[in-house]
Amino acid sequence: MGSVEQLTQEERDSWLRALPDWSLARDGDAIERKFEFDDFSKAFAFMTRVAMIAETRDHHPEWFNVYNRVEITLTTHDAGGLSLRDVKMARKIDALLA
Ligand code: HBI
Repeated sequence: MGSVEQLTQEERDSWLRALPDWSLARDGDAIERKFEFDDFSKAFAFMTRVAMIAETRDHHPEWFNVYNRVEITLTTHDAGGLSLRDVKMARKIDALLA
């Protein structure tokens, strides 16, 4: 993939306003969101759909799952911080819940 630019502070703040369910993490180098589902099966089905998006976009989450809880952190390793790829991925993940 081509070089990936980190978001500026201004871009980061602006995009975060568009992603109200996500929070800044790792001193601004990542965004995170926590999810809770009815049961493990629904949580894992969600993770499977996120995994397909990650593969399609070649952009992979850092995540944690225990039973019905999923925690997702997005950061761009290639940029050493937050990039537009993370924002777009977060919007795609949010769309799964709509
Ligand atoms: N996923 N979150 C994240 N960050 C990356 O920089 C990244 C990735 N998935 C694949 C990927 N980069 C490829 O472009 C290679 O750099 C591994």
